[in-house]
Parts: sequence; structure tokens; C-alpha cells
Amino acid sequence: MSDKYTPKPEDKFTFGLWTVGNVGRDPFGEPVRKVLTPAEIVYLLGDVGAYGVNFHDNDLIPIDATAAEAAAIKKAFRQALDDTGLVVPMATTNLFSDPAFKDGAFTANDPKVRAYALQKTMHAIDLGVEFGAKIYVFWGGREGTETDAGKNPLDAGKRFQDALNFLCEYVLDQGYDLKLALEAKPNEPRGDIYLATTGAMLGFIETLAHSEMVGVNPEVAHEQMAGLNFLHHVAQAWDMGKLFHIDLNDQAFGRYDQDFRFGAVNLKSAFFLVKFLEDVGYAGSRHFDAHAYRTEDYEGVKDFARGCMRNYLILKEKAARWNQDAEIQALLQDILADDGSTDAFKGKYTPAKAAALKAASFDRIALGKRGLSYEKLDQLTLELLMGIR
Ligand code: GLT
Ligand code: MN
Ligand code: MN
Repeated sequence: MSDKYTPKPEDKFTFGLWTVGNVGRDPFGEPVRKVLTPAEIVYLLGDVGAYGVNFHDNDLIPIDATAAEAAAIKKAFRQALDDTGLVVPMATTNLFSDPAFKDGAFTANDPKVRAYALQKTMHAIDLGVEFGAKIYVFWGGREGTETDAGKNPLDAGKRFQDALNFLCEYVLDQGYDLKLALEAKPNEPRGDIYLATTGAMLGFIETLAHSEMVGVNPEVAHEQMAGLNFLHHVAQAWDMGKLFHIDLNDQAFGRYDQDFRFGAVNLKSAFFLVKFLEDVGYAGSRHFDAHAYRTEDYEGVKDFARGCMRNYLILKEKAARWNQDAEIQALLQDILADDGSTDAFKGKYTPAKAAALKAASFDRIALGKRGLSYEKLDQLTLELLMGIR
């Protein structure tokens, strides 16, 4: 079935090999779906109409593959990309699955682990660039602790900084057209992960030698795990010119990392997020970092992937409708009304402005009495979302 919610390449919808290829293993249960090869995953994504596919080094090439095996996998993957027209906009490193990384990668206490992590990342960057990646994600899943007895957070921060400075130089040295995007998560799989929120990452980036090459990859579920408003973090990142990539999915507040289909839980938050991305003209990938319920077979996985993209497109249409809705816009105009009486105080500081503002008189009681109609506006938004306007 093709309708106006059918994805197009310009929608920039991408999935990771690890998302639709997720076999449904969890801490309590074994896989429920068979392992697909990277090429098979690309054909599946081609089927559902995705634009791109992203990978960790070891999603594509197993950590213990021989050179001949790696070459054969790459050949089949390349063929699948050519056959389907899918592109690879982003790549990343698996620095969390192998037991070597049980104490982290760039922040591990063992200098050999840190050196191995750097080596692995340089090879993985080469692999990503070979397939055309322009964004390189760093999700430090194991960069944290269960106890702070063994690792000083100041040392860990310094090590992470050194690693990123080293890798920025590597990218520049190779002449790669590649930007780095840091992804925060508060916990899981570590008890606590360093730089736990997007805001923390944004602060950290400014301490780097090549901060201009480094931005963020916020993920809906990760900010929500921390009980935070995802949109506010995305807005801050956007404002700083640091929204290099985004991981879309969904999540009930206060749970483990659920990675549900985009829009599956918090429809209103998803709506304001899509509206924001579309209103500001975010031009990067809309990456769905999510996976199908463990109850599903591969038909269900396709339903999941189609659902992510469809929900985004439906919410995009709703956002356009919201922007054109006369009643909503009239309310907004009222809410944002400005009678010009404070114009003299606006803008850059001058001593004269400060003096005039100090001398001005305000009707504090009247300011406090004014109703703002947010209830009405929110209800209209809900009714629009529920399809009755
Ligand atoms: C892993 C994690 C994601 C990260 C991926 C990139 S891997 O699935 O849960 O949030 O974006 O390393
Ligand atoms: Mn997640
Ligand atoms: Mn993610």
C-alpha cells in the first residue's frame, strides 16, 4: 500500500543494522528471531522504504572475522546497497559487547584497554568512511561505573577527552569528511554512565581541542530514562549548532532502555519533537534507534520499521496543520502579544537602559492575574492529534 505517509529518500529515514537486525535477546531470554546477514538486513530495509542504514564495525564484520570473511561480507553488503539504493550516513564502534570493555573503553582503568579501544575505533572509522559515512557516533555504553571506589571521575573525564582529541586529529590527518556525534545515556549497561545527559555532553564538547568537529546524537529514550524533557535538550543542541544526528524511539518514563517504535508511548512529546525538527529545518538523518517487540517475527519487524517512519510522517503532517490552524495561531498570537511598552529596555545592556528599567513601574498584580490559555492550547493540540480537527 502506498499513500502520502509512504517514506521517500528526502525524509532521510535511517535504521541501524542492530535495530531491525535485533534478534530479541534480553537479560532473561534467548533470541526469538534468526540472525540476518548485513546484506539481508539491507534488503529488508529496502523493502520498507528506508533511506539509509548505519552500523557498528562488528554489526558488519564480526570481531573475529578473517580478512577473507570480511572481504566477502563487505562485497555482499555493497551489492545490497547498490541493489536497493540505500546509503550509509552514519557509523559507530562497538566498544561495549566484548569482555575486554567490561570496565569501559576510553575511560577504562587499564591503559591497554584504552589503547585497544582507540585502535579499534580508528579501524572502524576507516570502515565507516569506506561506505560513505559522514557522521561518526560515540555512545559510551560501558564508560561508567558500578562503584566509584575504583575509578576517579576526573581521571575518566580526562581520558575521554584525550581519546576524542586523538580521534579528531586522526580524522583530520586522514582528510576524512567526518563529524563526531556524542550520545549520552544515564545508565545501562553500567550502573552509572559518565556524561549522562545531552546537556553534559554539550558542556564536555567545549573542552575539546577540535570542538567544531564534535556535536551530539541525542536519543529520545535516554533523556526520558533520566526523567528529562527530550525536546529541551534537542533545542539547546540545535541552538548551539551541535545537533549532528538524532536517535528516535520511544520509552515509558522510569523504565529500562526500551527502544520502542517511535511514537509508541508519548505521542504528544513525539509530536512536539517532530514539529521542532521540521520548523527549524533540521537536515540530518532521522535515525530510528529502536527495535521490534520480542513477540515479533520478521514480518513484525517490518511492521515496526514502517510504523516508525509512518508515525514521523503523520506527525509531520499534524505539525503543518497545527501551524495553519486559525484558532491555535490566534491563541498563540494572544499569548505572545507585545504592546511595545518595554521596547526601550530590550537588547544589549547600556547604563541608560538599566537606569530607565530601574525607574520604570510595573503593575505586578495585573501581571499575575493574566490567564495564559495554555489549557485551551494544549487541548486543541490534543484534539488535533486525536484527529478531530
Ligand atoms: C546501542 C545503544 C544505542 C546507541 C548505539 C550506537 S548502540 O544499541 O542502545 O543507543 O545509539 O552505539
Ligand atoms: Mn536506547
Ligand atoms: Mn542510540
